[in-house]
Amino acid sequence: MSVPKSMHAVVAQVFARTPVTDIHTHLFDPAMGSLLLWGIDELLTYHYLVAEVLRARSDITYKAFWAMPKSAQADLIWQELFVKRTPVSEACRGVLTVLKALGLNANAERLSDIRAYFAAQTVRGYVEKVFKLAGVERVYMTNDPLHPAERAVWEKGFERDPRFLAALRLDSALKDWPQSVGNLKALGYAVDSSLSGRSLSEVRRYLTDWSQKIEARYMAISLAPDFAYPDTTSSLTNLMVKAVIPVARARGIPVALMIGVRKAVNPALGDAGDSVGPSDLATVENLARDFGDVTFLVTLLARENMHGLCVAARKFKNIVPFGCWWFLNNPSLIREITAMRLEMLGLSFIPQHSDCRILDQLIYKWTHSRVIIGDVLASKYEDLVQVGRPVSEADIRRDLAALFDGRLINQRLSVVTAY
Ligand code: RAT
Ligand code: ZN
Repeated sequence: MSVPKSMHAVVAQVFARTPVTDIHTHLFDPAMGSLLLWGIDELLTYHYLVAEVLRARSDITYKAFWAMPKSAQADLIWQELFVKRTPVSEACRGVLTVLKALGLNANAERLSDIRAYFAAQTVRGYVEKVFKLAGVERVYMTNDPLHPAERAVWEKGFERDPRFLAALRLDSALKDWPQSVGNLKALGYAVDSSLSGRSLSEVRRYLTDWSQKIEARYMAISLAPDFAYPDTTSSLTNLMVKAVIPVARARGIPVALMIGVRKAVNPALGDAGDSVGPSDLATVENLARDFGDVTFLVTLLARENMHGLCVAARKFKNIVPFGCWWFLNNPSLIREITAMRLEMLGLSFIPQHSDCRILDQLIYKWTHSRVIIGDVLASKYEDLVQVGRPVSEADIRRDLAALFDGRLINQRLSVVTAY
């Protein structure tokens, strides 16, 4: 007699076959050339691991580390974090998950065989392999027209891979206003530092032109914990309210707010030098209330903001919490955050994004997340079965599709304007 499968096993099986839409990555369409990072040296020099190696080898100065060629940095990280020490951190384990999925030796003393494997791949073939192993159907890029190399590719034009969707990233254009004024002017937008005259309409023109050009499915910005709305004294708040939100509304696309990052607390660490701080959920609620016809995709960096975000989303249907961002993308925290969201929001949120900077990471970020999120969901189903609500395989399939096919990005809001 066959033993009935446990709920956990059924969910894992269905989840493994559920294609995922990854709504925030730093990956690029393979046609964009060297912007798309992949391979062992990139994997090992991921900024999460840079921070770890410089803790393990505190005798190496930041400057000396950055002066090393990338392959030497990768060798150092491999030796220090994987050979001389047991690679228990989540970022280390991720590299091992990738190597295992590719059938490579994760216990190698040196990287030569692993490098040889990658040298034999073509980028197109490797994209196919990674998407398949990760169970990912499509990814959203992070697109910045003020990045010269990226802009050049868009301006030249290329045949789009429909699996790589665009998201217009606003940080470099708007965040440290007026720092970007020169760059926007150089592109033909008549903006000035004090946001007077035509400035705001010119920023709107920039956002509209580039959203159109890249077919942006949403606009995104990362924000410091102290970003506030309303705040008539802040250029950034002004830009969000008078430029970003009107363009989002006109184009019918969401705005992604990624709040809670304190940039460059240790500038010597480069991308690894950012930190975290708690933010005030009132800002998100105020925006959602005053701009009820715009969807706000919201991810917050501070663990202590996770509960407040669920509450805010219960108050406003145009707030869509997404992902366990960056320092929260660790098994223990994903477990806690996912359970809380299911308990407070049902299925109306986007549980995870990968934030991959390197193509290969899709394999580990999604393998790891599937295990935890599947587990949490299965426990919730078990609780339902306990109270007499059976949960079928078809239910599970439908629920996982709702959580992971990215549909909430395109949700239509029917707005009540009068309270
Ligand atoms: O997680 C990361 O790699 C961070 O450096 C950032 O990319 C962050 O996710 C962001 O999009 O600002
Ligand atoms: Zn990111």
